[in-house]
Amino acid sequence: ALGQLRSVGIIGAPFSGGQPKDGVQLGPDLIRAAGLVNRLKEQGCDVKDYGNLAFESVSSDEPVGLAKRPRAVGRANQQLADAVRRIKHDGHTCVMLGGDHSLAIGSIHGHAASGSEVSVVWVDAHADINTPLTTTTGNIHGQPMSYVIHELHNKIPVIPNFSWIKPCIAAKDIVYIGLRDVDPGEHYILKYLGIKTFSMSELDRLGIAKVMEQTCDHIFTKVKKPIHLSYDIDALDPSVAPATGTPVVGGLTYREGVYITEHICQTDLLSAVDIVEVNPKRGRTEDEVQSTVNAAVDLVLGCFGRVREGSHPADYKMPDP
Ligand code: EXY
Ligand code: MN
Ligand code: MN
Ligand code: MN
Repeated sequence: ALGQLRSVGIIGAPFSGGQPKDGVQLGPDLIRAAGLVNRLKEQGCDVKDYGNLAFESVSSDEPVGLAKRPRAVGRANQQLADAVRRIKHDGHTCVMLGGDHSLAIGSIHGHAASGSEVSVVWVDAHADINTPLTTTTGNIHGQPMSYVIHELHNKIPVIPNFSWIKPCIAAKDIVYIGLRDVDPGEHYILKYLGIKTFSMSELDRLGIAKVMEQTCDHIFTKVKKPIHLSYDIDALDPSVAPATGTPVVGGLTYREGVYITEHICQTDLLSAVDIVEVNPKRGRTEDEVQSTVNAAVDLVLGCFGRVREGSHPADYKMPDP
């Protein structure tokens, strides 16, 4: 894994408007403060940190239908989409540090706009596929997938600052892993579109190794498209990653969570990664915050060649006595 140099472009998106809880905008700087850039370099990556996006506040942002803060979400995602497109154009694998999961709209859109079609591996306790009409909370972080899937285009109403979004993902090019809190409308959509899902029940039955084999079998039929890995930290069990806005019991172990990144890394098709929903203000202790942030860092490291067996540089010199 240390042999091939991987080129990583990091973009921070300190945005929280897709949900109501303060703190998730602190994610990017916290993940950096845990040493992300240096640790990527130590494992042989070429890293460029593009810094954080600056989001202007939107003064009047009344709900449209049920969707809350639509103008801010639409605008922030447009900025993010431009940044991701630039990072992909510069030749990097893009790492987007959130922020809440509404940011997947811009991240996926910018990724898809940079070249060929992409496939999406969505690791999350939640499906985040509500439309603005099926949502019961109005929070757009529970909706991002609905805006980018071709097959849902005619179910999406007109929303201010969303008109730039063009659907760019096919339902057959999506795999979900870790689901355990899915709304009725979302469950209907997943079944209706025939989207491949590995809920925690399937993971219990198959084990993580078979889940990842079948994930790759599914997205690699016909052409091998670049992979967009959208990783919500709440996919992990709250005992591992408690500092997040919508924790759900019964999640991935640390080992299962890292295994997903190791397996995706080995495909050599990883093209963009989102790490979202780390919220230090939701940790009850400093240990809870650190455990969550460390897990986030380890997931990124796993995406870029870190293996648990250890590794050594190709030119390692054995010391002679
Ligand atoms: N399904 C619920 C909703 O639509 O509000 C909960 C969504 C939580 C989304 C978190 C980020 O993954
Ligand atoms: Mn570079
Ligand atoms: Mn999510
Ligand atoms: Mn989630």
